Amino acid sequence: MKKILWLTALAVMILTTGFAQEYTPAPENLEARQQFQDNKFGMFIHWGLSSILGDGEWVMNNRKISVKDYSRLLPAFDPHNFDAAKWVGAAKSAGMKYIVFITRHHDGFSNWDTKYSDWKITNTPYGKDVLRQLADECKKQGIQLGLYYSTLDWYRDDYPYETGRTGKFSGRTKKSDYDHYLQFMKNQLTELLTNYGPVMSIWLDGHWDQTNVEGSKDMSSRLDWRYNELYAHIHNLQPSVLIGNNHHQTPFPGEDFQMFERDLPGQNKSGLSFQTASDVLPLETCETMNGSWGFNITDNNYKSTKDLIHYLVGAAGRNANFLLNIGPMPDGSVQPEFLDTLKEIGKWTAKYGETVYGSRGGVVDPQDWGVVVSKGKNIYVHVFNKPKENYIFLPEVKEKISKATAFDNGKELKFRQQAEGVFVYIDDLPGNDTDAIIQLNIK
Ligand code: FHN
Repeated sequence: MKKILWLTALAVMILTTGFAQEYTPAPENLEARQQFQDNKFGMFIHWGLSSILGDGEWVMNNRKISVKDYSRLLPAFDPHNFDAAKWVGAAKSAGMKYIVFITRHHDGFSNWDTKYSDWKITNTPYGKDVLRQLADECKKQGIQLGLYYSTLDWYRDDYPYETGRTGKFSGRTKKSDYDHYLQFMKNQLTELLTNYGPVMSIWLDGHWDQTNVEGSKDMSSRLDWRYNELYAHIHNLQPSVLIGNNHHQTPFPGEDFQMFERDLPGQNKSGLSFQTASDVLPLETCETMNGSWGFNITDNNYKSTKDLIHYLVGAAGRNANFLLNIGPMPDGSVQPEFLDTLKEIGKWTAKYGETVYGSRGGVVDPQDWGVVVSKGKNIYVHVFNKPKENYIFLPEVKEKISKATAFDNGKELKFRQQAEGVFVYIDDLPGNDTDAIIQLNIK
């Protein structure tokens, strides 16, 4: 009898809280992780009605705009030039295998026809559900779809803004109510995960709003987000969906990949990446094409094609995917500077992509001259900067190498393998301004 009571209590607890201590990823989730790692390259799309102001997606917070004043943007948002085929096509021709679209950023605006808020794209003069169009187009073009979802909200007053670091000028006075807000997030996530087909990833962002600044000794959260419940809710709806949370910390239980922002795993140029890279979960790093996520009309600080290719390959060498961001304009089109660079990257991926897609990093630590990845019976050595010496040295290669060739012209290169590693002689390696690739065959 006691046992039955105990089991009933446990079942009630699991049903009511969605709380299951241990997270065991479903087989389809583990499979999706492999596919995700094979994909290597994706497009991040930061966009919403904040783009009207041309000052990035943080404009509401940075310019201290209250909810009341910010709401004036709703009747002004009319992205009449939005064309899902063009966005998805730009990603595809760059060699990207997925997109991650902002469904709702910190300003709380929903880019789909949600039942749970009036602060949404279908209440603008444009009136159409952009997520629906993107999801359909992704399916058509064979691109996977990931959804960014902000857990932080500068607009709603049920979000616990009182303890948040940001959103202080919104003019909210009503007491927050996390139970209510959590239910709202669950409702919206139910829509996202039932009405738009298979979703590759749910990309959460905002946890850091409730902690001290990154790098502080105490990084505990002032809010109990009840992630167990939220994550279980997501996984129940689509077990294969990969949950990532941009909390800038070591992954929490229930997460399926770890992300980095503006840093390759192991770096911390951004001041956000104090966390160490997981050696269990897939990794992803995101970066902007200029310096901004959302459309910024004066940001002409564009990264070069070469730098972005190095970022992609550098990420692969560290076993991570690269999520490259665009911030489309308020009319729904993508600025030519981004499109031109994406086209150039596409030329590179068409020729050299096979040395990156499906590969795994971490074979050899990143070196001054470049990085190394492995793929089946091949190792690809990516030389960004030719060293002064006439060889490159790959420390600690365990596999027996049978042949070394220059990827550009198939010419055989001399090599010597010994206990400490492999020396590949590069006298005959043709120069390549971006990345001279050497293919090593494993016996
Ligand atoms: O605040 C956001 C920011 O706007 C952007 O979405 C980036 C993308 O990684 N994440 C947050 C900051 O960590």
